[in-house]
Amino acid sequence: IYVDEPLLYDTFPTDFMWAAATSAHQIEGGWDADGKGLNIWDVYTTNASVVLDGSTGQTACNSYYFYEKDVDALKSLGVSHYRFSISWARVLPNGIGQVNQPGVDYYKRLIAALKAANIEPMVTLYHWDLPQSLEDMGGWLNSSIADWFEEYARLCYTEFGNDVKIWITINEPWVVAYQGYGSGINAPGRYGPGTFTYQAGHNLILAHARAYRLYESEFKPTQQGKAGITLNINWYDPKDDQVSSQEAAERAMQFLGGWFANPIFGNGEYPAVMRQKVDEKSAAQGYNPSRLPVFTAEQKLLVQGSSDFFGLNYYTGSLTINKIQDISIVDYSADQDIETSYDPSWYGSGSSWLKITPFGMRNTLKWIRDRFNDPDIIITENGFSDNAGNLDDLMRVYYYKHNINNVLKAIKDGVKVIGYAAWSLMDNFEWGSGYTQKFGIFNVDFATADLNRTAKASGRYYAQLIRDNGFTADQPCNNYPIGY
Ligand code: PNW
Repeated sequence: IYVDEPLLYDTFPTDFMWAAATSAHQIEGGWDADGKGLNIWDVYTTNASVVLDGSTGQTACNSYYFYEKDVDALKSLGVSHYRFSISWARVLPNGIGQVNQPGVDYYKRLIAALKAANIEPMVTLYHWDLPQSLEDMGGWLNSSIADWFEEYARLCYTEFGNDVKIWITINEPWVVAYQGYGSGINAPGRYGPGTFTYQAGHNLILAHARAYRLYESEFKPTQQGKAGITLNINWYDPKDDQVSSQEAAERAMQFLGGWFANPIFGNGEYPAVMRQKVDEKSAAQGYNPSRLPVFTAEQKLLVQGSSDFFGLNYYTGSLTINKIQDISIVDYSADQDIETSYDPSWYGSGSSWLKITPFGMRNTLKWIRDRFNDPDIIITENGFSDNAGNLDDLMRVYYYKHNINNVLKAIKDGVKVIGYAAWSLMDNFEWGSGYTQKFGIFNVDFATADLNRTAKASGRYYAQLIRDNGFTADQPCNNYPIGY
């Protein structure tokens, strides 16, 4: 049973980065404006049945035209950084080759507006919106994508690198590999849960590493920034104190986070437990070689150590037990031999997968520190959904209060967390859930073409935390009755 822990009243390190986050396809709109090419989400969502409310990102928050409203919202929060992503097909309509200058100019205007407001850009190169022309050549299943991604990265470093000091190569390769090419619930909707999943994962790691090495060798010496990758890791708690449950929870953490973290931040290989499970099952199922690829010696050198910081997206947790799955199932999920559940005492959200488990934030941070050589960690996403979007969003205040307080506790435990980004700056196109699940700390008035942004109580609470660089007992919402 989850009981609120007392808040720790203390401050964050003085240079701590406070941010809010978005991604291009979820906010920009302008889907065919000024020469932008189509991406896989533009094409995938032409089938209305793949999105809960049949919606698309064609207009979204219209940030392609309304980015100044976003900058105003960021100013009122007092953030030091804004995490946004570049739409690959807006700057390279076919993914490679011809550059679309108006697309480049859009990001230059956005970055200039941020700089004028004293807000530093934290830029993601790939947040799930692959140019459709590249998908037509196999997308993340084609190993040439490392070359394509390097070309795109070079353009971005060249055009924007004088102003961008934090680069995130890829957002959540797990989601791209499993949900895009495995279960197929995200674009491009390919289905190969036990095969494509691992092939895409391998190519994502190699593409990331190529973009990192390019930055390291050709841009970092003059531009002096950092580049890294962002992984989504949720906390798997053992459901009971059986050894098999503890092992199952650790195995689940390794399949989710270790899959990418171990090659990049660890020993340069896939996690031993993943190697063992997938190799064994592959052999029993008649797959030779294993469904899980192997890094060549050369690839290992490229990949190992290819991140200046550990980008973490943390949202939620679950309970885990050991459960041997039927050997006939060829699926990344079944490969883990686990079963998960939620404690009924955990508060829910507007998303079935998202429960409020703030203790998991601290545990996940410590888990990363202990297994992956104590990296600098930037929490690049953390946030809460509801279905209303109302301004008096008391549950979201609760979520941020306890999750951010657990970040502070982890820092006091010695974890090197150097920044935090709230997901999301504003309500937006939540992928397969369309506009039905709202993560914003700003409401967007989707009923009018102005799409005005208005701070929710959570936005005002977050601004107060940033002003105080931490927690005090007299902040509204920290003591009862709730002050807003
Ligand atoms: C993130 N999980 O994805 C994405 O980076 C955002 O674009 C998205 O809007 C946000 O979460 C909210 O969904 C996630 O399985 C994908 O726990 C999967 C999970 C969490 C976050």
